Amino acid sequence: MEEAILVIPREKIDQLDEALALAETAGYKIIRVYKTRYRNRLGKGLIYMISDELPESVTTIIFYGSPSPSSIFQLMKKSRKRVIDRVQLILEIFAKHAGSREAQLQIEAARIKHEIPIVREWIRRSKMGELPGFLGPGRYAIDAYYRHLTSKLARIRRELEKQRRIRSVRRGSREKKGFVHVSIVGYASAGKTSLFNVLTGESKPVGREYFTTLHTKHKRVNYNGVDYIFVDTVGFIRDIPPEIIESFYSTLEEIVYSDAIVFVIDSSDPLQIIHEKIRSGFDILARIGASGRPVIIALNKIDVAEAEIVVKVKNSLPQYIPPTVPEYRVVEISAKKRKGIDQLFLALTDILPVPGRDERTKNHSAKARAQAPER
Ligand SMILES: Nc1nc2c(ncn2[C@@H]2O[C@H](COP(=O)(O)OP(=O)(O)OP(=O)(O)O)[C@@H](O)[C@H]2O)c(=O)[nH]1
Ligand SMILES: [Mg+2]
Repeated sequence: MEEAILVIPREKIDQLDEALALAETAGYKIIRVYKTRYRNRLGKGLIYMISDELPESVTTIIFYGSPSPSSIFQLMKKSRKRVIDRVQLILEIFAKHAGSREAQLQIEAARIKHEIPIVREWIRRSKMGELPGFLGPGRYAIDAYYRHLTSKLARIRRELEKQRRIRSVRRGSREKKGFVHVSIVGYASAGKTSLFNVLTGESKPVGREYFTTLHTKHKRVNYNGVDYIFVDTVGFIRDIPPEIIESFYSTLEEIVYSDAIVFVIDSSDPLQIIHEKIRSGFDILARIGASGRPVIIALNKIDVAEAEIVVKVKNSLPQYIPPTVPEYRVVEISAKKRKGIDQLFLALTDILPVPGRDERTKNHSAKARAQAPER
């Protein structure tokens, strides 16, 4: 593991656990943590302090926020180390695990888009004769690097366009097979994999840390004569800048194929956080092109949730469901204790359209309901 230090803005201190978990997943061992007063820059004093105390063995400084290009530059110049921010950290994790060619390309595109303003700052500084020596032979190299980045981005965009066409052909053939695709989505550690395991009889790893699941997984199960494909997905995380959100969630491209979505909520979270996650969760679904699907809101961890909060969440739900969602149901479940799974299946058969047909499945779902065995 590479050694790194973490700089975290004071206002994000409640996300320290998340920061450490993400750093570890990306392959960094954090040997020191500094707090900074500002969200997007570092005071001079802190830059000097970090640089003076920096062990040789450290390769990277992670600024867990959105530092301006100029503060990245200053920190790099003084410390002579690689400096990355939160988005780059997350992209590094996803780059390691991107499954498809398309996902790899989208992540690469996001990295370049994110890097371009920083390289522009280098160019600006180099024109002022202010360039850290370790950045290579100097200004011309940076100009060349910049041109390399922009032409690479153009190449990736063309390739992505090609991949997109292939994908739409592939999707067409899948739809014909008549399986009911159900994606299980939600924030990190909501209990998606726990639910997936209960629904499919699998035993995929679950855990308290973030990104326990780094690949989408499918499993076919037949329930009541219906062939389902359940898809376990990678957890959403907070504060992803809108301009890279699409690329970032390319790892979630499977969701686009779904006939229905199970949105898993950790109902042991504080009310405000639950609301925030529901809202931004739907936002993410819309951005990856998966709105317009019927949704089950699965209020998970009901065994440890406060009853009062659950009631409040249920009452306020209508205002959080976007108008693009044709149909939704709410179920209270505990994936861990296997509670509410029956109700979840019932809700599912209730909202699903018949595969291959547009109309709703009133008869079909009534039949499924009547046949549903007690679990
Ligand atoms: N008390 C309680 N804990 C649960 C329940 N469901 C899941 N958990 C716990 O929540 C943690 C996260 O569960 P996972 O199933 O790994 O969550 P995930 O959403 O797949 O997480 P990522 O893959 O990291 O995004 C684990 O420690 C689970 O044991 C539940 O119903 N009740
Ligand atoms: Mg998981």
